[in-house]
Amino acid sequence: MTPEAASAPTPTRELGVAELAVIIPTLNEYGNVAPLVERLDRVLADVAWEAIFVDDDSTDRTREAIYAIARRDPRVRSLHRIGRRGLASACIEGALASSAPYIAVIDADMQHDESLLPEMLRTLKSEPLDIVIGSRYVAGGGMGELSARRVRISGLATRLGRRILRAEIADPMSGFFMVRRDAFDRAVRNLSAIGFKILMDLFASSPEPLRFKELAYEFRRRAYGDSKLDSLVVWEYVMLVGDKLVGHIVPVRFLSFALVGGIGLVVHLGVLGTSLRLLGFPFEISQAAATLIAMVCNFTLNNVLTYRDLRLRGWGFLRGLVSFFLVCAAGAVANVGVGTVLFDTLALPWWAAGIAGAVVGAVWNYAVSGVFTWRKRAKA
Ligand SMILES: Nc1nc2c(ncn2[C@@H]2O[C@H](COP(=O)(O)OP(=O)(O)O)[C@@H](O)[C@H]2O)c(=O)[nH]1
Ligand SMILES: [Mg+2]
Repeated sequence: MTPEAASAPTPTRELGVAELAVIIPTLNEYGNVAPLVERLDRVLADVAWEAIFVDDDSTDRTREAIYAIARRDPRVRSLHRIGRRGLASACIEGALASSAPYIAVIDADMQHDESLLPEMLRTLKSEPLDIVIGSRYVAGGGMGELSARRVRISGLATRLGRRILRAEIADPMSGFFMVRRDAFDRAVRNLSAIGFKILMDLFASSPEPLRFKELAYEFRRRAYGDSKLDSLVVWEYVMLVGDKLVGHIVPVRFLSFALVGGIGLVVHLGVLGTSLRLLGFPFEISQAAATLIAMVCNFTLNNVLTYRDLRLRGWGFLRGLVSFFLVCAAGAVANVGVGTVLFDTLALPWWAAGIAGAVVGAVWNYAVSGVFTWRKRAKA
């Protein structure tokens, strides 16, 4: 036993030391905060627990609801993130804000069955396991009243997830689980922290296979408010899978940026052809219009897909658009400059010089727009 472990006090409620941290990501969950804490208090009566709400700058009164409880109950804490989005990163940062040896992740909306938490903890403490998963797909579990479309998408993602993880997890898409801190700590530096699927990320990021067990529960109806999921969750899942597969070679954001660039090229040629052939405008005007439209298109797509977590809105969108224009203009100069040097001076074939220039331009655009256009803001 290490000296630290020997001198560490056993978690006791008298000292207010938590054995179990319950991490609750929130985004506009005002009405769910108090009822959830009440339920935790009831089902975890025999456990030294703490709850950490990780709120991504909700615009309803979610934080007021959290503070109202936290000011009289030291077991409840709030972690307020500004200018950030993402369920997975919220859960990770919540876990990092605690030192409890057991970490549970549960949604705020009561869709996960909190009465399973004591059994999860007992199981994790008494069996040689790293993680216990609340599962909708083992006997006794269920999808509740989730719409047929959501059930279909979830089923597809689940099958893909199992294949990627090469682990026979019935419900790798579950957002309800409890993990030992040591297992979490071993994986934390490799986590992608993209999108919604934190459990899958943990499995894929752990240096050794996680020893797991699934406990059944029935997915319930959301208590208050609306789902934050939209169709882009599928895209985020693709980004997570991409990051796990090739993220160690090239950043998945860059791949998304390059993909958007490819779409921009198609748009450019479409506008150029239409303007030139169908509308009969001269080349310079057609090319200028195509460049402008393709840039707006690229900016908008990158804003929604590549930088979804830092998405610009309102005036921020317009400011971002202008800065993206300037960045891309400089990128075009670099592109032409490098291409010309390679073609003229080094006598590379035209297509090789062209590709090299385009790659330099794309890397420039990606790197510089990441700093100036979609920079992490201190203000939302
Ligand atoms: N902090 C944070 N929480 C989020 C974010 N998106 C969703 N959540 C929370 O994550 C939980 C699950 O989200 P929900 O919309 O219910 O997903 P669904 O159950 O799959 O429809 C809820 O507690 C949400 O408030 C986010 O970007 N940041
Ligand atoms: Mg939900």
